Amino acid sequence: MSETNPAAAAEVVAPHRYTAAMAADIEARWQDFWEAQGTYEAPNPTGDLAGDPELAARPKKFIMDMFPYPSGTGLHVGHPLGYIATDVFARYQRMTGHNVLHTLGFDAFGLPAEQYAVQTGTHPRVSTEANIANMTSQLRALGLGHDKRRSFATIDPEYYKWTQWIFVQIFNSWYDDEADRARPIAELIAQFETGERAVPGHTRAWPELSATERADVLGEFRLAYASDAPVNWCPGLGTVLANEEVTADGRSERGNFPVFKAKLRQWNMRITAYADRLLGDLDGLDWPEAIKLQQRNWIGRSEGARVDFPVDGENITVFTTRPDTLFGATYMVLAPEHPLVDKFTPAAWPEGTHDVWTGGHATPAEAVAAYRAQAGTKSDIERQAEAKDKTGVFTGVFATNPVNGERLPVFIADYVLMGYGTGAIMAVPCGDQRDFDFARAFELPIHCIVEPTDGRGTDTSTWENAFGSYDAKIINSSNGDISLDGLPVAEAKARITEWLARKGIGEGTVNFRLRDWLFSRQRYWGEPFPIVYDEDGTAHSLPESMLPLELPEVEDYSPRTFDPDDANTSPETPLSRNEDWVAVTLDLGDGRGPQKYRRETNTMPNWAGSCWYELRYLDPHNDQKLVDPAIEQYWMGPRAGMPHGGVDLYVGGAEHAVLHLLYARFWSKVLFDLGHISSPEPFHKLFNQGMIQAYVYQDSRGFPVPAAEVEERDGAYYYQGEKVSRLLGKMGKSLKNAVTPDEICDEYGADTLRLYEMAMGPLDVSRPWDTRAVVGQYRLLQRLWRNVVDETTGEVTVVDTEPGEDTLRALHKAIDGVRQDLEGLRFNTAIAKVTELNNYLTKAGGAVPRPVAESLVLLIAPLAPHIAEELWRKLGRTDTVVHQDFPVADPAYVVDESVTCVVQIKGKVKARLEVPPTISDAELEKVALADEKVVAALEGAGIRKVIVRAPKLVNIVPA
Ligand code: ANZ
Repeated sequence: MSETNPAAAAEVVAPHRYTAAMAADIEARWQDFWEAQGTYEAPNPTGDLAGDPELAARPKKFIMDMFPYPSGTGLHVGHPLGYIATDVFARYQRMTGHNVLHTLGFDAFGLPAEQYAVQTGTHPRVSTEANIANMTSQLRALGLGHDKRRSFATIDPEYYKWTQWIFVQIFNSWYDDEADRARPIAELIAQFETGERAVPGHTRAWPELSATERADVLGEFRLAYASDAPVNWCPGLGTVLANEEVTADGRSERGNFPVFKAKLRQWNMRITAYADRLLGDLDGLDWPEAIKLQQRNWIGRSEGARVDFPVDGENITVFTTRPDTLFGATYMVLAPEHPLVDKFTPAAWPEGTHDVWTGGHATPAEAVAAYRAQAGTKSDIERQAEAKDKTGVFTGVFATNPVNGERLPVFIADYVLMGYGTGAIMAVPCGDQRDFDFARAFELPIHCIVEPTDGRGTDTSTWENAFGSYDAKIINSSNGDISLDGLPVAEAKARITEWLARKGIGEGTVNFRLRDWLFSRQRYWGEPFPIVYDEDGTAHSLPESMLPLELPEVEDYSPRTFDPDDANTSPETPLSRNEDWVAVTLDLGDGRGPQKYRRETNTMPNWAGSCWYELRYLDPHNDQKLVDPAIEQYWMGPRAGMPHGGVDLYVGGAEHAVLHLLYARFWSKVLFDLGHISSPEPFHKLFNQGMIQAYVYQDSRGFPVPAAEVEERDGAYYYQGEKVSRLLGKMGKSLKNAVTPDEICDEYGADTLRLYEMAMGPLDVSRPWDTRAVVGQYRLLQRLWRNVVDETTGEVTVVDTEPGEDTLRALHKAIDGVRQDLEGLRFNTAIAKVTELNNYLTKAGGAVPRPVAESLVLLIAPLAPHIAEELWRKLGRTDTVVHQDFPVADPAYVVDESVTCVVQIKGKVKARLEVPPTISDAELEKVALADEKVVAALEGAGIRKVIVRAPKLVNIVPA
């Protein structure tokens, strides 16, 4: 160790100084003690709370972190930021009379372990469990107060038994729109049986339908259902890819293989049934507005109308948010995949076909086929890009505008998406920029139906872009029956929607951007579906007695690959290669007796395990239920200020704004509807912590060099003598700038690390790591130690005297401030206040009065629990500091002894100053003239006269 290491130097100086070695000893000892004592174990209510006065007196607090994926590289100092914050908060809540549930599990299914398995042959469970063990010991060293009895990993069969069980519940339920909630599918079947509900798509009664027909009908209702969804199929990799994994030219990001749109049978979750409730319930949640907004946008509610446009005895139904622009429609567009396209497409181009509409093809069929092939390679994101050069072809048919009988040519174009609205639009080039661009490219008319308010006039041939404004008035929009002319948009929308409905041409409707959730993955390392198929191909769920359905052992974890150019192949999942496991004879207990089945061989996506883990923390060892209802009600149930119930505080990264948080909300609502839980929302309060960033040092070629070996000289940075550049980035192994908590704990102790991470800045702000600054918090702990313990003798130095007035004032102000800060998750300012008090005591000199020392120890206990526990013992206390009452401020000592002084210039108030009531005229004049606002207001003018009436008034007369 070098001379500059304060810890090493200190050890020589005084035998009882707080050093890294002492911290290591203290920390290990108390961690063992806490574990042995079960200090952090939160009791569950047993039966009625009224019969448990001890628990009834302590309100509950459920504090949670987004649980980690146990990666092979372990933790760097950026990872525990949120865990330390929730720990400090949880400790504070324990000390203010709460029954606190705080634990941490592992989100342990996922791709990295599977890829590692493919490369090395190590079973993903083996590597994952090793990673969990490593992370657990790293986290333990930080002194996190977790209830260890409640921890689990999502890969534990006792856990995923219930993930599978929930899937079965979702599969066996449907959404009753009238009741606006999910109900068991058995109740729907009963309605079909009694004839209370007509069987959709059939004229025969329910008992007359075959088993397959019934299964198909129910599939249209189930909240988990299999469907043929178009997906990105990459034969060269043997797997289906997410949109994000496909490049702009339709190839795989990894390996550069062709990607085809293929229809594959996939499981979906009918999350769209919950769109309205997922939107509405956001209002009752205490979440950052930015996250709520992202969820609202993702759900994407649009109010508009559906309108039918007749074509050759068929109807094209469009979704529009602007039915008031119907008179401005000049053509129509279908998504290339729209099923009606096949029905139209005449043999030859009809009268009135423009040359530019045909794309140079001899027949509509040829044009459509060619265009579809081209559109198939683009992702939805590219198709939505606001590119000016719109493409498309004419289908060869004309539709009729129902408001004015105009003939509208029908095109297919990729800017209309099949997955949104009805997959068809009426194009209004005067009001919509995409339609405007398309109309210009294809020489289509542009009717002016709004009065431009920007002076461009109504001659659209002179326009350079569409005109869109909700404030403009509608023009040129009337037939003999209805007129929108002169109306503002909102009124015109209402009037035309009512007219369309009356005429039976359309109706007002709400459309959502939200899509159902694609739930299958062609992977090994995930939860197997609790689903088997009978010989007719009908899916059946496994009864609870057959859960968990454990993952079978397989020889090979990798997907099978095919000829990269052969689109007519389909994925072979790792589970499907295990015929013994796939083909089974089972008695599902449904009265059909033993039958032959084949198991589903996809696995669930790695979102599944995190959709409900908060519930399992409550009752982790229950093998009868996913959670006992009374226990769930106690920890999660709705109460005053929390209308939908949920976790009291959930801390994690803002990157989970949508998917995880939306999926978890959805599962909660289904379980709530089915009566399994009392809380329709999982997380009442959400907080997003910032990121810990780190400097990245790069050599002249742009490669990162090891940050720890970079030297600074005169503001420049050098690595092995070569100058390197510095920028701020992420922390991680690949950027060679990772700092591990283990290193910092060795050098200073966990309490210092905890304080440093919390002191770096407000919790929600990103901040750069600076190893050299950590020592500041180490010194604080050393000064704290010195205020209680003699460094030479190790004896406690506090005295049993009454503190003086000034000391009481400093103490109670600190208590008051720290309380407010901890309550508001402002840990950095809480530390500043503790530091201030500690410095005050150091400066005051002499022995610290016992009550002050005790309060100081309690104030820092949530932040630096090990040293606090040690000092607490040294002060002669025998009970753990963890369950002490947090100090309460005496208001008499908190009121600030200052008065507000008004500073005027020429009789006008320019500033207000907080000054001591005893300030002298001369002192007050000095303070006033130095004040920033006063200096600014004087603008350099000289001063003629200053009138001072201390402590309340200063009047300045400029020269
Ligand atoms: C006529 C119109 C006139 C429209 C106008 C807009 C402006 P939001 O608000 O996002 O819901 N649209 C409908 N379905 C579409 C699809 N599958 N692919 C691409 N575009 C589609 O957008 C709804 C509007 O987007 C609809 O209203 C429709 O264009 C278009 F001055 O109809 B509008």
